[in-house]
Amino acid sequence: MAFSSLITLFSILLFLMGMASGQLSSSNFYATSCPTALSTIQSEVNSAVARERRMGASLLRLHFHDCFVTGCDASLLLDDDSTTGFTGEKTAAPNLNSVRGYEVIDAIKTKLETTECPGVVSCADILAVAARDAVVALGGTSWTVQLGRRDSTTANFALANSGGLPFFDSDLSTLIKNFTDKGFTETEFVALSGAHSVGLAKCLTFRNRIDNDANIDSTFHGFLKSTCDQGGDGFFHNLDNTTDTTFDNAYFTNLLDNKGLLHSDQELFSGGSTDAQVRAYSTNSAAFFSDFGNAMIKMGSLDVSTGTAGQIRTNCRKVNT
Ligand code: HEM
Ligand SMILES: *[C@@H]1O[C@H](CO)[C@@H](O)[C@H](O)[C@H]1NC(C)=O
Ligand SMILES: CC(=O)N[C@H]1CO[C@H](CO)[C@@H](O)[C@@H]1O
Repeated sequence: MAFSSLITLFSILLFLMGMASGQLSSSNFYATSCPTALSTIQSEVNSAVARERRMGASLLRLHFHDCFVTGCDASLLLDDDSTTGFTGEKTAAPNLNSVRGYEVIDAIKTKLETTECPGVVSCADILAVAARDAVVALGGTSWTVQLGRRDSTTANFALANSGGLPFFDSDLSTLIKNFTDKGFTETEFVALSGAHSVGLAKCLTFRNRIDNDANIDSTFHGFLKSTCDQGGDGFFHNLDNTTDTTFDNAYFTNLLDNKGLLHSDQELFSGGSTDAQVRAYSTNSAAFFSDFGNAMIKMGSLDVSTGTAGQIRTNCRKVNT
């Protein structure tokens, strides 16, 4: 047999194995079934970010909160349904009054369903592509999004509510464990944390840091304390105190200055095993960008369903009936 036929046979075998184990397909997945899918998602994300830069951060977080609870299956997008008694993940503690951007995903889905290719592009793939396009729109790095995710037919409130998503007051060892439990390396955990280069957090989430942490810059501390004492738990501050609407490595520089916003942020530079990597990223944005992109590809493949598993939802908020 010719060497090239062997290669072909081997590729087919790998492909079949991949299908069985829920392996994603290439970024060309919709090339014939919905050639405009990627450009439609990108232009909708660009307009949303042009209207409000924070939306870029919100879209990135949507994908993270989807993937960490039962995998990247758009389970996060399902609404509660009082008639059937169905409870989704949106009202779980880490998501309620916090996760946002659902309407942007709806707008993308509606456009694809009504004018381009009904029933073809999954909500889970839209989330993955939108997260990448959001980072690019905010001046960050790009990566190739693998496609072929299928949407879930259920959600897991209990998991989203406790244990599925990392907690802002956790210490370094817990955070590392939370990420290594999901198959990430410590290096990938630090890279992914750089997502806090953009977006906002409520005082509620860094109140304990204000009240109890010693490793906080004193001016920054005074500023946060007066801001939150006046504004209350629901008041916001930028996760990145330097360049909050640009995706860059300033998040890591802030940590060197004890200006991490969340307790969990500053834990990355608090005398532990991740200090060296934080220092390295603070002076080497290319290394951060490259590691971040690769870690996002890995995050985007967490527990995916492919092939004929699950479904392609028509409306991202509801299971098809
Ligand atoms: C390391 C563990 C993490 C913890 C404890 C954590 C916790 C938080 C908290 C408490 C907020 C603010 C929520 C609010 O006040 O409403 C937040 C915001 C955010 N998180 Fe994380 N997060 C973590 C990792 C990540 C990862 C891995 C990503 C993405 C890859 C991410 C992306 C974001 C973004 C972009 C925002 C801002 C969202 C917005 O402004 O709408 N986070 N995170
Ligand atoms: C993080 O680790 C702690 C301690 O092991 C655990 O209680 C919590 O459920 C974990 N959370 C996640 C998101 O894995
Ligand atoms: C962009 C931003 O959030 N800047 C704040 C950083 O923190 C100082 C206090 O240390 C504030 O004065 C800035 O407004």
